[in-house]
Amino acid sequence: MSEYQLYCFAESGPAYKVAFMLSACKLDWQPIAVDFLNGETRTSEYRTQVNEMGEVPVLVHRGRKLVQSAAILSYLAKETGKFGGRNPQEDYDILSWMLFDNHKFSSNLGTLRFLVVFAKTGETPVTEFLRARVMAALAIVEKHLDTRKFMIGNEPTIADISMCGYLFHPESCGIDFADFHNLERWKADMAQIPGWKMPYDMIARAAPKRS
Ligand SMILES: N[C@@H](CCC(=O)N[C@@H](CS)C(=O)NCC(=O)O)C(=O)O
Repeated sequence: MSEYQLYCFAESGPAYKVAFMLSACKLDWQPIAVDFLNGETRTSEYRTQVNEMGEVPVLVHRGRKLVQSAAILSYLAKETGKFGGRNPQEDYDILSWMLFDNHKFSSNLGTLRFLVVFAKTGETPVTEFLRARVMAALAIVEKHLDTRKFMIGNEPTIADISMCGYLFHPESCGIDFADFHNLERWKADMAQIPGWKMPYDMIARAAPKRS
């Protein structure tokens, strides 16, 4: 058995963040597939035995079940000494951007993507609202990257890895990234990190169920 086990599924942005970090840190890890699309995270078994919050990802390490991608990324940065802040100010900035990411960036993009791509709702007032929120968050990050190579300076940190959650998944939920030149440049830089792979190369997609 690998040193780290990751409860995950391929379509999940938060799971991709953790898989990216594990891979970039060259850690010995294996995926444990969760059947999210068929409701596994809502079962009482999952909530009692894996994660009471009913979410993916969960990272198992030394018998502990670690939850919340930002907390997991911080844990791995401490364990490995990689992709963390170099001083208390950088630690603070990393935490700020990971909270922004979880509240406004990955979360709104992930919910919009779920509705459009998987629930196939079409355009509704909810998707319009989320789309506007995503565009506003993208504009904030675009401006921040005007004067920096990465979110915290010249080196990638877990703040950058966190923000990659849904930016490399190939499905389109109708967001046009063409005007976000800094983001596109930053994404290309993130893809240069050894260990980076596209999401479905990082975590295999489950075979579709036969009905
Ligand atoms: N803030 C959490 C978000 C995790 C999350 O939303 N995971 C989704 C899958 S991508 C999930 O498990 N959702 C279950 C649910 O909302 O019922 C993190 O970053 O780990």
